[in-house]
Amino acid sequence: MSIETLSAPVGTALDRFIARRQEEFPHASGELSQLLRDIALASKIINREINRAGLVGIGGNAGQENVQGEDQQKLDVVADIRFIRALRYGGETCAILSEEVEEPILTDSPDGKYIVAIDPLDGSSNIDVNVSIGTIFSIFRRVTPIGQPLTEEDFLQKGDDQVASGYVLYGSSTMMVYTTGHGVNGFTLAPSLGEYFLSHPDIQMPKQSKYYSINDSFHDELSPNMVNFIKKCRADKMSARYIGSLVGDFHRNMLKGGVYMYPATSKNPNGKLRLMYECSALAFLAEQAGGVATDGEKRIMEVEPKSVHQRVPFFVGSKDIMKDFKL
Ligand code: AHM
Ligand code: MG
Repeated sequence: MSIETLSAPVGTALDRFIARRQEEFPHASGELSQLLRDIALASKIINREINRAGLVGIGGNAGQENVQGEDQQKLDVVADIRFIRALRYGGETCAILSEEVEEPILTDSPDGKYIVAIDPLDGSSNIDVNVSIGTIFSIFRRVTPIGQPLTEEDFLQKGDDQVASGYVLYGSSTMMVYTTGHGVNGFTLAPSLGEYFLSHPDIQMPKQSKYYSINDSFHDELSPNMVNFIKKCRADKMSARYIGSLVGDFHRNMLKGGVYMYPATSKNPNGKLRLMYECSALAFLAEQAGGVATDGEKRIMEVEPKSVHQRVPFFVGSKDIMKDFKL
């Protein structure tokens, strides 16, 4: 059992859990704890917006494209604003890298210790059709000493440099799942109380994989190795499941065992998913839960980012099935 769960039984409120964790590290200053609380609070606000989206007509397209050239949905914009607001004035974060914004955002706390990379609302094509969506975040310590201006070195950090990562899944219930490198814990939001409670302590990916997840329309352009891998998944009687909402697909596979694949395609020659605020965060969680995440050549956690919005092929799953994966 991980350190994170030693002192916290199921049902522990997230705030208390974070506080207890901090007590176990006598030199911790409390800033990371506060940052995690800020993220949790922003996610509750977004959860509220998502729940009433259908009612007040804020689902749908905002009529502009984000920096990736994709349609920006209104809720993406709302989520982006909420997270930036929560992090900007918190004091712990000196810069934010957001999927929705081209350049790093410098906050009002130039002396903040942390840099947060975030996809405020992932799976946005699912918003209008009432399917699960999510928020993904990575937290890095700044590299440049406090007092000096931030540089590329601060922004372009690899997965192994993360101090924490996690996601919020807005699904049939809303969950926040995170790691600080001592196991993975999941918290479920009790909507009537407005509080997250520990529901999934010390998550471990099951050894036996139940599901394989890939956009089937890529089949004709897959490498022979990947075609064989998928044949093996089928022969092993694994079920195909693909929501097209990364957090939902990842969460299901992490709890039930499985593999998620987003390869390079003719449309997206470097893959579609973003290294810094999608893949690294989930790779950290997967590894902490006993799984494997690779770009086909190396661990995702080792890939050195060359730009904030860099894309990578992404293959993540349970250890046993990933042994057979070859690009
Ligand atoms: P987004 O960041 O624009 O929401 O796109 C990311 C999403 C992931 O959630 C999902 O796994 C993937 O795109 C699905 O892509 P595709 O429709 O090409 O299969
Ligand atoms: Mg995304």
